[in-house]
Amino acid sequence: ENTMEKHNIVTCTAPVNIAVIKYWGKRNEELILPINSSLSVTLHQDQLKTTTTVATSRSFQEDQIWLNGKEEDITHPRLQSCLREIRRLARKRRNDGDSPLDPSILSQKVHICSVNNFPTAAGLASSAAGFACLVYTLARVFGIEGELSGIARQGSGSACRSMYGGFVQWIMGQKDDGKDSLAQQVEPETHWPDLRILVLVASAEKKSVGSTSGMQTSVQTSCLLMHRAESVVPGRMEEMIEAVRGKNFAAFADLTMKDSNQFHATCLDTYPPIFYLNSVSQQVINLVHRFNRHYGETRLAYTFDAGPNAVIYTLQQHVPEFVQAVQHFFPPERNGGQFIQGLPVNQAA
Ligand code: 2P0
Repeated sequence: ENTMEKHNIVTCTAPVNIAVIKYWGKRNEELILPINSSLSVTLHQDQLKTTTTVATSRSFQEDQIWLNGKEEDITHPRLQSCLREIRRLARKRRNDGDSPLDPSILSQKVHICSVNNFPTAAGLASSAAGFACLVYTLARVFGIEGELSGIARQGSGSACRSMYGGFVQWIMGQKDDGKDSLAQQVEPETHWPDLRILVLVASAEKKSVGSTSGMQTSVQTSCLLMHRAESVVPGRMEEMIEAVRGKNFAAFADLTMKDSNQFHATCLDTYPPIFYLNSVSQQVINLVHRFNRHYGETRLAYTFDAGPNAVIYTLQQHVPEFVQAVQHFFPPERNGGQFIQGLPVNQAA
């Protein structure tokens, strides 16, 4: 299909990822270089995802982008970083003489359409799936292969982890130019077929403090954050990788909960403090610990990002009991707006 008329429209999808060792804080704002490594699980392709279509044409007058049907500002610096880096790689490939594409595509403008199949405002990692999908789709249009997580990272830090399926680490790297700050697959999506993710939506409202500005304030004001980045996360990354490799759910779950709690503790240690959890989040935390205590083993883990919605990790065989417990403690009559979604992850093909 590498003829010039056919090859200039591509549609791809990218799923959301949910971190179990959290990214919070940058050492370089422009390149999006983090102060600690992180680790996440990428959801299945047909769950929470972004779908992006990119077209190029000689008749397009300028680059343009539409998000969920509404035109957005293409001059946004992070969008520009991604477009610039992709075009730079495409030009390099053409100059090296190994591009299969019509070279005139490099002088054409792009039109980008991106839609999420989940509420963008609910704070469910929309920028991660969004920028991962944008970069991957642009790369296909411009005939680029290979390592792309370094470009997705420049759109949104967490986006670099959605470039791979399964269990993914974002290695913080040491270099000032960011060339070694990349995502890497730890285990593929087939590794742990029984693992499940459930999303409990406590509020679909837009979050109070955005991640980008929240982590800036944390870096400037929280000494707990620096302690975490330097003295806690490096050891946790090793333990988490070992728990994932050995499919040790109790170890995986305990680390996940502790890391979520420490992330929210650094938010509280930020000055002025940032509150992402609400009273429903706290009730979910208590429910999970009571549930685990009742069964005498760790069967559930909660984790919370920059908002009050709980993400629960569990194994397939425990989903029915957990859903029952949620329905018992959060009856629909009492909590009108809430709903619960069960999401299989890492489904074996
Ligand atoms: C994470 N979060 O590891 C952490 C946990 C939120 C809490 O990555 O400024 O949207 O675009 O790099 O990636 C959210 O941060 O921030 C995030 P930018 P991003 O998933």
